[in-house]
Amino acid sequence: LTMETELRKAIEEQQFELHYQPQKDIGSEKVVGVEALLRWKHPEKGYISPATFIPIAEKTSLILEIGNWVLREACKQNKQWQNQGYTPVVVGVNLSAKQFHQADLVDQVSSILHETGLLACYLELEITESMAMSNEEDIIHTLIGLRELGVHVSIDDFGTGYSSLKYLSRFPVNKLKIDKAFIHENRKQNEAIVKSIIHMSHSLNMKVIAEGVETEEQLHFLQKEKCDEMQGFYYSKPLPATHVTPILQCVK
Ligand code: G
Ligand code: G
Ligand code: MN
Ligand code: NA
Repeated sequence: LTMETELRKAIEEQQFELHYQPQKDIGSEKVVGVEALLRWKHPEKGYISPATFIPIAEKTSLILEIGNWVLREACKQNKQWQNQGYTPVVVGVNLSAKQFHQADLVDQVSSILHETGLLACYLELEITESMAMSNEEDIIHTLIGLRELGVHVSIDDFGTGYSSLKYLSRFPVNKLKIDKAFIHENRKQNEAIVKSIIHMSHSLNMKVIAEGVETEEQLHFLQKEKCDEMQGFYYSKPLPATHVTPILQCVK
C-alpha cells in the first residue's frame, strides 16, 4: 500500500491519537497549557511520527480531514478536563498551511468550539512564520476572524523563518514560540537571540514561550530573562491524555 492509501485507512479505522505536552508558566510554575501532538498508531509498524506522514498528507486533501479530526479531538479533550473540575488550560493545535489557507477556516473553528462546548479562549492555533507573514488579504482576514472569535494564535518555531517586524507588529498574534534549536543547542549567540525574542515579544504585547527546554540551567536562564512559559523534556515529554490528567491541578 502507498502511504496515501494507508493514511486514508488510518482515518477510517481511527488509528490516530493525540498526545499532549504540558506547558508551564515560569513564574507560578503551574501548568497553563498543553500542545496537542498527533500520533499514528499503525497496526503493524507501531507509532509513526507526524514528521513522516504530515508532509505526505499535505500533498493531498487528507491533511484537511486529519487536521479537522485533531482540532475536534483536542477541543473535546480539553473540555472534558474542564468538566472533570481541573483548572482550565489552553490547548495548542498545530495547523498545516493548507488548513490555514481554507477560506472557511474561521467558520470551521467556530463550529467545532460550538459542538464541543470549549470556550474560544482555551484554544490556541499554532501557525508558522511563513504562513502568517504575508500581505494577502485572506490571511489578514482569517487572523482577524480568529481574534474576533477569541481564539489565540501563536507563531510556532519562531526564529527559523523570515518574519518581518512590520507584519509582526500589525498582525493579531498572541504569542511567539521560540524554536527549540535556540534553547537546546548550546551556542553562545543563541542566548542573545533568545533574549531579543523575549524582549521583542513583550514590546509588541505578546507572550513568549520557550520550546525544547531540557535542563535546569536553560530554565534558570529563561527565568532570569523573564520568559513567560516553558515547554520541554525537562518538565515533560508529550503524554497520552490519561497521563496528563494527574498533573492538572484540581479545583474541586
Ligand atoms: O511531536 P513530534 O516531534 O513528533 O512532531 C513532529 C512535527 O509534527 C512537529 O513539527 C509538529 O509541529 C508536527 N505536528 C504534530 N502534530 C501535528 C498536527 O496535529 N498537525 C500538524 N499540521 N502538524 C503536527
Ligand atoms: O514543531 P513543533 O514545535 O510543533 O514540534 C514540537 C515537537 O518538539 C514535539 O513533537 C516534541 O516531540 C518535540 N520536543 C518537545 N520538547 C522537546 C525537547 O525538550 N527537546 C527536543 N529535542 N524535542 C522536544
Ligand atoms: Mn507546535
Ligand atoms: Na516549535
